[in-house]
Amino acid sequence: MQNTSGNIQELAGIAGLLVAGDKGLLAMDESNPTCDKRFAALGIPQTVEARRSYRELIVATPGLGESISGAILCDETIRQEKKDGTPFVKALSGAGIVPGIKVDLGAKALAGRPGEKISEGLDGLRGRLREYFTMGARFAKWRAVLTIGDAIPSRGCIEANAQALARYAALCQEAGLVPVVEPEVLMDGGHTLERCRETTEEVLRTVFEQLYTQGVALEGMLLKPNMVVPGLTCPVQETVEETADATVKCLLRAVPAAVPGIAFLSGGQSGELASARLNAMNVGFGSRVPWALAFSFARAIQQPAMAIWKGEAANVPAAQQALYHRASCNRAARRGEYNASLEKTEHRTR
Ligand code: 5MM
Repeated sequence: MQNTSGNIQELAGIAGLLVAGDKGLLAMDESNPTCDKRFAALGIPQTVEARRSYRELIVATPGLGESISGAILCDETIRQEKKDGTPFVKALSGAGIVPGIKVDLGAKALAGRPGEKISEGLDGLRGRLREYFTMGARFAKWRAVLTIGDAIPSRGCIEANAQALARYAALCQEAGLVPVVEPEVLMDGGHTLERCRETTEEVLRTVFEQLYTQGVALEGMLLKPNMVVPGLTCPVQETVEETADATVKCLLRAVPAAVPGIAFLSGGQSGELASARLNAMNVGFGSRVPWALAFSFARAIQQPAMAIWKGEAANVPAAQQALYHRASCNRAARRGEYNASLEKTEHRTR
Protein backbone atom coordinates (compact mmCIF):
# COMPACT_ATOMS: atom_id res chain seq x y z
CA MET A 1 0.00 0.00 0.00
CA GLN A 2 1.71 3.19 -1.19
CA ASN A 3 -0.69 5.83 0.13
CA THR A 4 1.07 8.02 2.67
CA SER A 5 -1.96 9.88 4.07
CA GLY A 6 -2.18 7.66 7.14
CA ASN A 7 -5.97 7.59 6.90
CA ILE A 8 -6.38 4.33 5.02
CA GLN A 9 -8.09 2.59 7.92
CA GLU A 10 -10.65 5.35 8.10
CA LEU A 11 -11.22 5.20 4.33
CA ALA A 12 -11.56 1.43 4.45
CA GLY A 13 -14.13 1.84 7.24
CA ILE A 14 -16.25 4.22 5.16
CA ALA A 15 -15.92 2.07 2.01
CA GLY A 16 -16.98 -0.97 4.03
CA LEU A 17 -19.94 0.90 5.51
CA LEU A 18 -21.15 1.95 2.04
CA VAL A 19 -21.44 -1.67 0.88
CA ALA A 20 -22.31 -3.27 4.24
CA GLY A 21 -25.23 -5.66 4.63
CA ASP A 22 -27.79 -5.35 1.88
CA LYS A 23 -27.59 -1.62 1.18
CA GLY A 24 -26.27 0.31 -1.80
CA LEU A 25 -25.72 3.80 -3.19
CA LEU A 26 -28.23 6.16 -4.74
CA ALA A 27 -26.76 8.28 -7.54
CA MET A 28 -28.64 11.59 -7.50
CA ASP A 29 -25.77 13.52 -9.05
CA GLU A 30 -27.13 14.26 -12.51
CA SER A 31 -25.50 17.40 -13.87
CA ASN A 32 -27.92 20.27 -14.52
CA PRO A 33 -28.08 19.57 -18.30
CA THR A 34 -28.85 15.86 -17.68
CA CYS A 35 -31.43 16.61 -14.99
CA ASP A 36 -33.05 19.27 -17.18
CA LYS A 37 -33.21 16.85 -20.13
CA ARG A 38 -35.05 14.30 -17.96
CA PHE A 39 -37.36 17.00 -16.58
CA ALA A 40 -38.10 18.32 -20.09
CA ALA A 41 -39.12 14.83 -21.25
CA LEU A 42 -41.75 14.79 -18.46
CA GLY A 43 -42.90 18.40 -18.87
CA ILE A 44 -41.27 19.52 -15.60
CA PRO A 45 -39.87 23.09 -15.53
CA GLN A 46 -36.08 23.17 -15.84
CA THR A 47 -35.26 25.58 -13.01
CA VAL A 48 -32.99 25.64 -9.96
CA GLU A 49 -36.08 25.46 -7.73
CA ALA A 50 -37.54 22.46 -9.58
CA ARG A 51 -34.23 20.61 -9.23
CA ARG A 52 -34.09 21.56 -5.53
CA SER A 53 -37.68 20.41 -4.91
CA TYR A 54 -37.03 17.12 -6.64
CA ARG A 55 -33.88 16.49 -4.63
CA GLU A 56 -35.78 17.38 -1.43
CA LEU A 57 -38.39 14.75 -2.37
CA ILE A 58 -35.59 12.17 -2.55
CA VAL A 59 -33.73 13.20 0.59
CA ALA A 60 -36.95 13.34 2.63
CA THR A 61 -38.28 9.93 1.55
CA PRO A 62 -39.26 8.14 4.77
CA GLY A 63 -37.20 5.01 5.43
CA LEU A 64 -34.80 5.54 2.51
CA GLY A 65 -31.86 4.78 4.79
CA GLU A 66 -33.11 1.20 5.18
CA SER A 67 -31.81 0.45 1.66
CA ILE A 68 -29.49 3.33 0.84
CA SER A 69 -26.10 3.67 2.55
CA GLY A 70 -24.81 6.67 0.62
CA ALA A 71 -26.15 9.29 -1.79
CA ILE A 72 -24.06 10.92 -4.52
CA LEU A 73 -24.85 14.62 -4.94
CA CYS A 74 -23.69 17.15 -7.52
CA ASP A 75 -22.16 20.55 -6.78
CA GLU A 76 -25.51 22.39 -6.97
CA THR A 77 -27.32 19.91 -4.71
CA ILE A 78 -24.68 19.66 -1.98
CA ARG A 79 -25.13 23.42 -1.41
CA GLN A 80 -28.94 23.24 -1.19
CA GLU A 81 -31.41 22.91 1.67
CA LYS A 82 -34.85 21.56 2.37
CA LYS A 83 -37.68 24.12 2.44
CA ASP A 84 -37.40 24.19 6.26
CA GLY A 85 -33.74 25.28 5.99
CA THR A 86 -32.13 21.91 6.79
CA PRO A 87 -29.09 21.40 4.53
CA PHE A 88 -29.48 18.28 2.36
CA VAL A 89 -26.18 16.97 3.75
CA LYS A 90 -27.57 17.18 7.29
CA ALA A 91 -30.88 15.60 6.29
CA LEU A 92 -29.06 12.68 4.67
CA SER A 93 -26.74 12.14 7.62
CA GLY A 94 -29.77 12.26 9.94
CA ALA A 95 -31.36 9.48 7.86
CA GLY A 96 -28.22 7.33 8.21
CA ILE A 97 -27.11 8.03 4.63
CA VAL A 98 -23.49 9.06 3.97
CA PRO A 99 -23.28 12.12 1.66
CA GLY A 100 -21.05 11.81 -1.40
CA ILE A 101 -20.16 14.14 -4.25
CA LYS A 102 -19.63 13.81 -8.01
CA VAL A 103 -16.39 15.66 -8.83
CA ASP A 104 -15.70 15.10 -12.54
CA LEU A 105 -16.66 18.08 -14.68
CA GLY A 106 -18.09 15.99 -17.47
CA ALA A 107 -16.93 13.91 -20.43
CA LYS A 108 -15.58 16.09 -23.26
CA ALA A 109 -14.36 15.26 -26.78
CA LEU A 110 -10.92 13.60 -26.66
CA ALA A 111 -8.53 15.43 -28.99
CA GLY A 112 -7.55 13.43 -32.05
CA ARG A 113 -9.96 10.61 -31.24
CA PRO A 114 -13.26 11.13 -33.08
CA GLY A 115 -16.23 9.69 -31.18
CA GLU A 116 -14.31 9.27 -27.92
CA LYS A 117 -14.42 11.18 -24.64
CA ILE A 118 -12.20 12.13 -21.74
CA SER A 119 -13.61 13.19 -18.35
CA GLU A 120 -12.23 16.52 -17.16
CA GLY A 121 -11.88 18.10 -13.72
CA LEU A 122 -8.41 17.37 -12.33
CA ASP A 123 -7.25 21.01 -12.33
CA GLY A 124 -8.10 22.51 -8.93
CA LEU A 125 -9.54 19.21 -7.69
CA ARG A 126 -7.46 19.19 -4.49
CA GLY A 127 -9.12 22.45 -3.36
CA ARG A 128 -12.62 21.33 -4.34
CA LEU A 129 -12.21 18.07 -2.41
CA ARG A 130 -11.10 19.99 0.67
CA GLU A 131 -14.25 22.11 0.48
CA TYR A 132 -16.56 19.12 -0.05
CA PHE A 133 -15.01 17.33 2.95
CA THR A 134 -15.65 20.40 5.10
CA MET A 135 -19.26 20.42 3.86
CA GLY A 136 -19.71 16.82 5.09
CA ALA A 137 -19.02 14.63 2.05
CA ARG A 138 -17.18 11.42 2.90
CA PHE A 139 -16.93 9.85 -0.53
CA ALA A 140 -16.66 11.06 -4.12
CA LYS A 141 -17.33 9.83 -7.62
CA TRP A 142 -15.71 10.32 -11.06
CA ARG A 143 -17.19 8.80 -14.21
CA ALA A 144 -15.26 7.93 -17.36
CA VAL A 145 -17.24 7.10 -20.51
CA LEU A 146 -16.10 4.48 -23.03
CA THR A 147 -18.04 3.92 -26.24
CA ILE A 148 -18.02 0.67 -28.19
CA GLY A 149 -17.90 1.16 -31.97
CA ASP A 150 -15.75 0.50 -35.03
CA ALA A 151 -12.19 0.28 -33.65
CA ILE A 152 -13.16 2.08 -30.44
CA PRO A 153 -12.56 2.39 -27.58
CA SER A 154 -8.92 3.02 -28.59
CA ARG A 155 -5.97 2.32 -26.28
CA GLY A 156 -5.41 6.07 -26.19
CA CYS A 157 -8.89 6.70 -24.83
CA ILE A 158 -8.77 3.83 -22.33
CA GLU A 159 -5.35 4.86 -20.98
CA ALA A 160 -6.18 8.58 -20.75
CA ASN A 161 -9.39 7.89 -18.81
CA ALA A 162 -7.76 5.27 -16.59
CA GLN A 163 -5.00 7.67 -15.65
CA ALA A 164 -7.48 10.45 -14.87
CA LEU A 165 -9.51 8.06 -12.69
CA ALA A 166 -6.36 7.04 -10.81
CA ARG A 167 -5.18 10.63 -10.27
CA TYR A 168 -8.67 11.56 -9.02
CA ALA A 169 -8.71 8.55 -6.68
CA ALA A 170 -5.31 9.42 -5.20
CA LEU A 171 -6.41 13.02 -4.56
CA CYS A 172 -9.62 11.78 -2.89
CA GLN A 173 -7.73 9.51 -0.52
CA GLU A 174 -5.35 12.32 0.36
CA ALA A 175 -8.41 14.46 1.25
CA GLY A 176 -10.07 11.73 3.35
CA LEU A 177 -12.77 10.90 0.80
CA VAL A 178 -13.42 7.37 -0.47
CA PRO A 179 -13.11 7.42 -4.27
CA VAL A 180 -15.83 5.65 -6.21
CA VAL A 181 -14.13 4.80 -9.50
CA GLU A 182 -16.62 4.65 -12.37
CA PRO A 183 -15.41 3.49 -15.79
CA GLU A 184 -18.62 3.10 -17.81
CA VAL A 185 -18.64 1.08 -21.02
CA LEU A 186 -21.84 2.37 -22.61
CA MET A 187 -24.72 0.06 -23.55
CA ASP A 188 -25.51 2.12 -26.69
CA GLY A 189 -25.09 0.20 -29.94
CA GLY A 190 -25.58 -3.19 -31.50
CA HIS A 191 -22.47 -4.88 -30.08
CA THR A 192 -22.61 -8.36 -28.61
CA LEU A 193 -22.28 -9.36 -24.96
CA GLU A 194 -18.88 -10.84 -25.81
CA ARG A 195 -17.67 -7.49 -27.18
CA CYS A 196 -18.86 -5.79 -24.00
CA ARG A 197 -17.08 -8.43 -21.92
CA GLU A 198 -13.73 -8.08 -23.67
CA THR A 199 -13.92 -4.26 -23.64
CA THR A 200 -14.92 -4.13 -19.98
CA GLU A 201 -12.08 -6.49 -19.05
CA GLU A 202 -9.51 -4.40 -20.94
CA VAL A 203 -10.80 -1.18 -19.37
CA LEU A 204 -10.80 -2.60 -15.82
CA ARG A 205 -7.32 -4.12 -16.16
CA THR A 206 -6.01 -0.74 -17.35
CA VAL A 207 -7.78 1.15 -14.56
CA PHE A 208 -6.33 -1.10 -11.85
CA GLU A 209 -2.85 -0.85 -13.35
CA GLN A 210 -3.13 2.94 -13.16
CA LEU A 211 -4.58 2.85 -9.63
CA TYR A 212 -1.50 0.85 -8.61
CA THR A 213 0.85 3.24 -10.41
CA GLN A 214 -0.71 6.23 -8.64
CA GLY A 215 -0.49 4.56 -5.20
CA VAL A 216 -4.22 4.26 -4.55
CA ALA A 217 -5.08 2.00 -1.60
CA LEU A 218 -7.58 -0.49 -2.99
CA GLU A 219 -8.99 -1.16 0.50
CA GLY A 220 -10.21 2.43 0.63
CA MET A 221 -12.07 2.68 -2.67
CA LEU A 222 -15.13 1.29 -4.44
CA LEU A 223 -15.57 0.31 -8.09
CA LYS A 224 -18.68 1.42 -10.01
CA PRO A 225 -18.64 -0.51 -13.29
CA ASN A 226 -21.19 -1.33 -15.97
CA MET A 227 -22.69 -4.79 -16.00
CA VAL A 228 -21.56 -6.98 -18.91
CA VAL A 229 -24.57 -6.89 -21.21
CA PRO A 230 -25.26 -6.88 -24.95
CA GLY A 231 -25.71 -3.50 -26.68
CA LEU A 232 -29.24 -2.09 -26.51
CA THR A 233 -29.88 -2.82 -30.20
CA CYS A 234 -28.06 -6.15 -30.40
CA PRO A 235 -30.52 -8.73 -31.82
CA VAL A 236 -29.32 -11.34 -29.31
CA GLN A 237 -30.22 -10.45 -25.73
CA GLU A 238 -28.88 -13.03 -23.28
CA THR A 239 -30.85 -14.16 -20.25
CA VAL A 240 -30.54 -12.53 -16.84
CA GLU A 241 -28.47 -15.50 -15.63
CA GLU A 242 -26.14 -15.36 -18.65
CA THR A 243 -25.43 -11.66 -18.16
CA ALA A 244 -24.86 -12.19 -14.42
CA ASP A 245 -22.43 -15.01 -15.21
CA ALA A 246 -20.53 -12.95 -17.82
CA THR A 247 -20.35 -9.94 -15.51
CA VAL A 248 -18.97 -11.75 -12.47
CA LYS A 249 -16.50 -13.84 -14.50
CA CYS A 250 -15.19 -10.66 -16.16
CA LEU A 251 -14.79 -8.94 -12.78
CA LEU A 252 -13.02 -11.97 -11.30
CA ARG A 253 -10.37 -11.66 -14.01
CA ALA A 254 -9.78 -7.94 -13.57
CA VAL A 255 -10.67 -6.67 -10.08
CA PRO A 256 -8.28 -7.35 -7.17
CA ALA A 257 -9.72 -8.97 -4.06
CA ALA A 258 -8.59 -6.05 -1.88
CA VAL A 259 -11.39 -3.87 -3.28
CA PRO A 260 -14.21 -4.04 -0.71
CA GLY A 261 -17.14 -3.53 -3.00
CA ILE A 262 -18.51 -3.30 -6.49
CA ALA A 263 -21.48 -0.95 -6.88
CA PHE A 264 -22.91 -1.29 -10.37
CA LEU A 265 -24.35 1.55 -12.43
CA SER A 266 -27.61 0.80 -14.22
CA GLY A 267 -26.68 2.50 -17.51
CA GLY A 268 -30.18 2.80 -18.97
CA GLN A 269 -31.55 -0.65 -18.04
CA SER A 270 -35.09 -0.67 -16.67
CA GLY A 271 -35.38 -0.75 -12.90
CA GLU A 272 -36.75 -4.29 -12.98
CA LEU A 273 -33.98 -5.64 -15.23
CA ALA A 274 -31.22 -3.99 -13.18
CA SER A 275 -32.65 -5.54 -10.00
CA ALA A 276 -33.04 -8.96 -11.65
CA ARG A 277 -29.45 -8.99 -12.95
CA LEU A 278 -28.01 -7.85 -9.61
CA ASN A 279 -30.09 -10.49 -7.88
CA ALA A 280 -28.82 -13.23 -10.22
CA MET A 281 -25.22 -12.22 -9.47
CA ASN A 282 -25.81 -12.48 -5.73
CA VAL A 283 -27.67 -15.79 -6.04
CA GLY A 284 -25.00 -17.34 -8.25
CA PHE A 285 -21.83 -15.84 -6.80
CA GLY A 286 -22.58 -13.74 -3.70
CA SER A 287 -20.89 -16.09 -1.23
CA ARG A 288 -17.98 -16.95 -3.57
CA VAL A 289 -16.59 -13.57 -4.60
CA PRO A 290 -14.19 -11.43 -2.54
CA TRP A 291 -16.17 -8.17 -2.86
CA ALA A 292 -19.73 -7.11 -2.05
CA LEU A 293 -21.96 -7.03 -5.15
CA ALA A 294 -23.96 -3.85 -4.61
CA PHE A 295 -25.61 -1.05 -6.58
CA SER A 296 -25.11 2.63 -7.30
CA PHE A 297 -28.10 3.27 -9.55
CA ALA A 298 -29.54 6.58 -10.70
CA ARG A 299 -32.20 5.95 -13.34
CA ALA A 300 -33.00 2.40 -12.16
CA ILE A 301 -34.01 3.80 -8.77
CA GLN A 302 -35.28 7.28 -9.62
CA GLN A 303 -37.08 7.06 -12.96
CA PRO A 304 -40.55 5.90 -11.81
CA ALA A 305 -40.51 8.43 -8.95
CA MET A 306 -39.64 11.32 -11.27
CA ALA A 307 -42.38 10.29 -13.70
CA ILE A 308 -44.99 10.22 -10.90
CA TRP A 309 -43.84 13.53 -9.38
CA LYS A 310 -44.11 15.57 -12.61
CA GLY A 311 -43.18 18.70 -10.64
CA GLU A 312 -46.43 18.67 -8.59
CA ALA A 313 -46.31 18.96 -4.79
CA ALA A 314 -49.45 16.81 -4.50
CA ASN A 315 -47.59 13.90 -6.11
CA VAL A 316 -44.68 13.88 -3.63
CA PRO A 317 -45.96 11.06 -1.35
CA ALA A 318 -46.69 8.74 -4.30
CA ALA A 319 -43.31 9.55 -5.86
CA GLN A 320 -41.54 8.84 -2.56
CA GLN A 321 -43.41 5.53 -2.38
CA ALA A 322 -42.08 4.61 -5.84
CA LEU A 323 -38.53 5.61 -4.90
CA TYR A 324 -38.70 3.59 -1.68
CA HIS A 325 -40.04 0.62 -3.62
CA ARG A 326 -37.19 0.56 -6.16
CA ALA A 327 -34.59 1.04 -3.43
CA SER A 328 -36.16 -1.85 -1.47
CA CYS A 329 -36.16 -4.10 -4.56
CA ASN A 330 -32.42 -3.53 -4.94
CA ARG A 331 -31.90 -4.24 -1.27
CA ALA A 332 -33.67 -7.57 -1.85
CA ALA A 333 -31.44 -8.15 -4.91
CA ARG A 334 -28.36 -7.76 -2.74
CA ARG A 335 -29.66 -10.60 -0.57
CA GLY A 336 -30.56 -12.67 -3.63
CA GLU A 337 -34.22 -12.45 -2.64
CA TYR A 338 -35.58 -10.32 -5.50
CA ASN A 339 -38.19 -11.77 -7.83
CA ALA A 340 -40.83 -10.39 -10.18
CA SER A 341 -43.62 -10.89 -7.63
CA LEU A 342 -42.02 -8.21 -5.43
CA GLU A 343 -42.97 -5.72 -8.14
CA LYS A 344 -46.65 -6.47 -7.49
CA THR A 345 -46.44 -6.19 -3.70
CA GLU A 346 -45.41 -2.55 -3.46
CA HIS A 347 -42.98 -1.83 -0.60
CA ARG A 348 -44.60 0.77 1.67
CA THR A 349 -42.69 3.68 3.23
CA ARG A 350 -43.04 4.04 6.97
C1 5MM B 1 -23.88 6.24 -15.61
O1 5MM B 1 -24.43 7.24 -14.82
C2 5MM B 1 -24.29 7.07 -13.41
C3 5MM B 1 -25.22 6.02 -12.90
O2 5MM B 1 -26.52 6.33 -13.35
P1 5MM B 1 -27.42 5.19 -14.01
O3 5MM B 1 -27.62 4.15 -12.93
O4 5MM B 1 -28.68 5.91 -14.39
O5 5MM B 1 -26.66 4.67 -15.19
C4 5MM B 1 -24.60 8.40 -12.74
O6 5MM B 1 -24.07 8.45 -11.45
C5 5MM B 1 -24.06 9.52 -13.56
O7 5MM B 1 -22.66 9.49 -13.51
C6 5MM B 1 -24.61 10.81 -12.99
O8 5MM B 1 -26.01 10.80 -13.13
C7 5MM B 1 -24.01 12.05 -13.61
O9 5MM B 1 -24.24 12.05 -14.97
P2 5MM B 1 -23.99 13.39 -15.80
O10 5MM B 1 -23.69 12.90 -17.19
O11 5MM B 1 -25.25 14.17 -15.73
O12 5MM B 1 -22.85 14.13 -15.17
